[in-house]
Amino acid sequence: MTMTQRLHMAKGEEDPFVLAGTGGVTLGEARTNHEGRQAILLLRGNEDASEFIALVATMGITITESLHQPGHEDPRGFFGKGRLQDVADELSTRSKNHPWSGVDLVLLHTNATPRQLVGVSDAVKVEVWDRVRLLLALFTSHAASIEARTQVRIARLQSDRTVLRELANQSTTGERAGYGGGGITALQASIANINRELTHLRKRQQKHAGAQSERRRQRSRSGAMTVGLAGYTNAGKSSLFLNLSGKEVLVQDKLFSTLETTLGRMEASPRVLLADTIGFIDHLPSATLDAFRATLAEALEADLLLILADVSDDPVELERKLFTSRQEVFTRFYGEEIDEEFPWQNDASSLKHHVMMVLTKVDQASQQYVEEAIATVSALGLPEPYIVSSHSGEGMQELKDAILFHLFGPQVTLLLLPAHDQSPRGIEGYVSDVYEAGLVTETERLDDGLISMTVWIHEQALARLIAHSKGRIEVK
Ligand SMILES: Nc1nc2c(ncn2[C@@H]2O[C@H](COP(=O)(O)OP(=O)(O)OP(=O)(O)O)[C@@H](O)[C@H]2O)c(=O)[nH]1
Ligand SMILES: [Mg+2]
Repeated sequence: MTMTQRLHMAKGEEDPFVLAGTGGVTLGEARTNHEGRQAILLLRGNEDASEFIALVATMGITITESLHQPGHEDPRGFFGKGRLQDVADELSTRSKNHPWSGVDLVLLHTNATPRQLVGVSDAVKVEVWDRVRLLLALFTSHAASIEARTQVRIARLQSDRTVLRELANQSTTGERAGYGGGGITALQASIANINRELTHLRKRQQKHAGAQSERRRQRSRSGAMTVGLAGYTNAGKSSLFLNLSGKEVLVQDKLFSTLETTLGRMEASPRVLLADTIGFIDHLPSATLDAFRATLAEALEADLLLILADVSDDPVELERKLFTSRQEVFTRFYGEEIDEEFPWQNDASSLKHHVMMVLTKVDQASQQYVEEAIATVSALGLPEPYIVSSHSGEGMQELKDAILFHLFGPQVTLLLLPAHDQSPRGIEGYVSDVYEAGLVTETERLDDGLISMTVWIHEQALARLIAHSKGRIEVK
């Protein structure tokens, strides 16, 4: 049973743990499937709501009506008092035939303050979500692994706690009448419960992150290189991952289909690992995104990071999403906001070294969009992009080569010498050593029993290979 159900059932009862007065603000473990629900959307000013509407659609929720009020948000009720009351009256008096008859959700197109959430839900008496709650609900319904569920739960509890604190505050100051001392005690008890659960979940998460980072260290000691995929949600990360690794991951035309990190090996390059992970989105409060830090670390702390953007997006959208991606990557690498001037433009040892830019879905983009995107990438100080399609395969070979070049430097051609008296081991043994140490792209048998092999290989692995070859392998 969800907390909301408990709330609704327990209304009017004398249960000290009932969060009386939370109205329709969902708290705690909410339902995971919102498919088929109907909502009304409240909008202020001239803000573009298309991304918000796409998020709602991703969840299978229908927006029955969008209500727009010009001007700035009201700090108490988001809408002005009179207009909010009109909405509330309409909701409470609606008949069976009313277009809103199926509505059980009010959406606010904003990252609302706890005060606004409480204010609106007190008035409308149905569930209220702002942008953050919408995202949390979406994350909850897409969270498949324990790791993802833990992350999402932490983010939800943090968010719930702000609402409870607001209610406690309103009760203490007398702004909220009717629940007396019992109300405030119950609220405080609930806050204490949340704190306890948060402590427990954070410990679990830290343990997981510790194990994860230990695995990363082990992988890198064993000579494996990791390539991380980052980018705005729906940029095509999982599709590129699938194309490069052949490993099945969830690919959906949905926002945030991926919430946790999947590792896979790059096809034909067992030493190159790929990390697919959660996407970025604008205006996600940093406390919420922090819950996903461990997941992101897997991709961001890679030897090479690919930043993806969908080149078939409208150029203005593309720029916004790239800006956000750049900001997120930078903040997470350096722990600070970026200026227009990138350190990586001056400092070869810093970020630019590890970042490649990839424009995806070129199969469905016009030439004009591609050109505009290239200009935007350059204006944002990002490295020159590779332009690919995971579907048609266009540009993929160039991208693969570029990834390997980034990781290993230029390809090396090796000459393997046939067996002789001092060194009788068969040449095939050395061929397999080369396969072990690097990624072979070409093998040619020469006339005099020599074998020439072209290979991507890490400097250290090459040095080891030569040192152990008893003079039978040479760099051409
Ligand atoms: N036409 C075309 N569509 C693509 C391409 N790559 C991805 N898509 C589509 O774009 C949508 C999103 O792709 P995903 O790979 O799931 O994107 P993602 O970045 O992993 O998204 P999230 O995990 O939700 O953040 C899916 O419908 C894909 O089929 C491409 O190269 N061409
Ligand atoms: Mg994905």
